[in-house]
Amino acid sequence: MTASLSRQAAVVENKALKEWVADVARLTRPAQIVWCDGSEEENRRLLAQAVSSQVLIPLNHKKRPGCYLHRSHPNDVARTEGATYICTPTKQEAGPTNNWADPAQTYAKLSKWLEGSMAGRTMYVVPYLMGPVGSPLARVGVEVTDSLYVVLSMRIMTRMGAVALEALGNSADFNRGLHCTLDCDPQRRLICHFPQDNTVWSVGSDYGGNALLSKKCFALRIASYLARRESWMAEHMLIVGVESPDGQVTYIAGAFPSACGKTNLAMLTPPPTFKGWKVRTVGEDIAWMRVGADGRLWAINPESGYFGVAPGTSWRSNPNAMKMLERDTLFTNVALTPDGDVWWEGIGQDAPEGTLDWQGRPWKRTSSGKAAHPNSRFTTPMYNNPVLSPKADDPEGVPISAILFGGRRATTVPLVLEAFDWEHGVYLGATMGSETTAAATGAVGVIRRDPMAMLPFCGYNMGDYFAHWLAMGKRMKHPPKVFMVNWFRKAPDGSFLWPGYGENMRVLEWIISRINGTAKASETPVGFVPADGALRLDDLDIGPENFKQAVSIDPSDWKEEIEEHEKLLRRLGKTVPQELWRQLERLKAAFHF
Ligand code: SAT
Ligand code: MN
Repeated sequence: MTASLSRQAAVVENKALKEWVADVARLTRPAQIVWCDGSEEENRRLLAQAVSSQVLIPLNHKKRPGCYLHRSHPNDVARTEGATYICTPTKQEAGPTNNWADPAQTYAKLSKWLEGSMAGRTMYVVPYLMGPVGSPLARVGVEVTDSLYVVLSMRIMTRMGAVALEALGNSADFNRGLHCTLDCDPQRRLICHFPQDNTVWSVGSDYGGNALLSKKCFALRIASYLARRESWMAEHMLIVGVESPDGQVTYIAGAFPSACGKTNLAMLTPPPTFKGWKVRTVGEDIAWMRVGADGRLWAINPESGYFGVAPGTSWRSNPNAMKMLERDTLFTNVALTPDGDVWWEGIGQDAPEGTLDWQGRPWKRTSSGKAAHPNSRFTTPMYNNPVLSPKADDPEGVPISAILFGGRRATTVPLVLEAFDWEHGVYLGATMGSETTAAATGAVGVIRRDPMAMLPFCGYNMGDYFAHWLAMGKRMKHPPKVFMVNWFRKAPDGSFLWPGYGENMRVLEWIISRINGTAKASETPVGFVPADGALRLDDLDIGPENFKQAVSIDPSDWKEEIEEHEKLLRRLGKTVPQELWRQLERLKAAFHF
């Protein structure tokens, strides 16, 4: 090996890790290997390098200390689901919702692309820990990358460096992530998962969900596979603690597709009429959950940073996020104001004269395109969050009392709906649909079925995944109650029926009262909805008519909806558990379809 090992490598004792890194270096032939230790000193050094190599643009450090702007390649702005593969020995294991490729052939193909790909460049070795130190759910990953942007992002998103090596000890049980930017050519972009090997190879993209291998690749696709094997759950879910005025804290997990408001819900500010209520964030994107000795479901957030959507974030929609973004944040593909600050659509004020768009071009209000890319992002440490839960670093995690499933639906799905039981809840999650967003490349606003918001993230056969959910329900003495929510329902004139954001607190309160057995509900064929007057609407500028519409169940809409459910279950094929077919039949019968 021609590469020089840095000082830290000499103290890395783990044989399996050293051998694997040497193998990768033999293939990619970097000029230099840097083992990241996660220290402050290292961060300062890497930030300075990123600025001098124009990977990062420093922002106005008086206004936003420690903040930087990154502009991605214009063709590399979102997850590329078409280039994402699950490489299991058989296609059946990956199932009909995933792209599949043969593992041996894929390793061979990518090895050709990777041969000498880091020549003249630095290869960074990034050990990271997913989950609080000492958690029974915590896992180690190591990402090898040639991208400084990825290293600096991983430092925010994970517990990175020495802490991870310590947790790993001499074990060979770590996720092996190999990332190489290549030339950022969409024709040579592939994100490949090898669940049986606990391995990810990602090439040709520096975008978060494609390149921060801790996130969707390990913590969801690979982890979902491991979780089934080991009887736990890896889900695309936020985790919040909601504290009532009497001090009782109820923990809720919520699965929503990308760019459907998970970060906002996780950091919600209750409206003034909810005096004494507090919402605290445990996580805002991913939950790892296990059954505790008490028969409840316990959840941790495996990450330590947030990779959130910037557009629409404002002092009105999410004041806690605005405070969180004041320091130590990497912004990607937002607009740059002449005084070195950031701007995006929906930030709450007009862009000043002289603003540059996300590609660095002069931008005017009259310009045809957006100033910030619709999927522009912030990467910020969770410790910046002013409403971070004191339990966010607790190795035990938090006990979950409710699971929410939510999509973006202009019609059909009511503001809130409570499942009859766990099995019915699994059906609601399995069949949920949502309009597509800018978080993935492709058309925006098209309804697609996105089971448990895991369509792009489930690392194995979707029918087997449903069976795993049903099996987990049986393992719990006290399973969480399951709810469906929809903040996005519209009136015939196209306006939203529900104000959303902080006002969603009203829905959370009803959910908590249902858990405590104190709120009234009406039964419908699809589940329980709030009884008249059961959901607080005081101080809210919404007419009773609008609210009625927001919670209404229209049989003709549901006829179509159920047809879509049936199409989905058919498409998923023979692994779909009989229980879900039974739920479908029950639903049809309840409507007399
Ligand atoms: O880019 S990510 O995949 O991390 C964000 C998302 O789409 O949920
Ligand atoms: Mn997500």
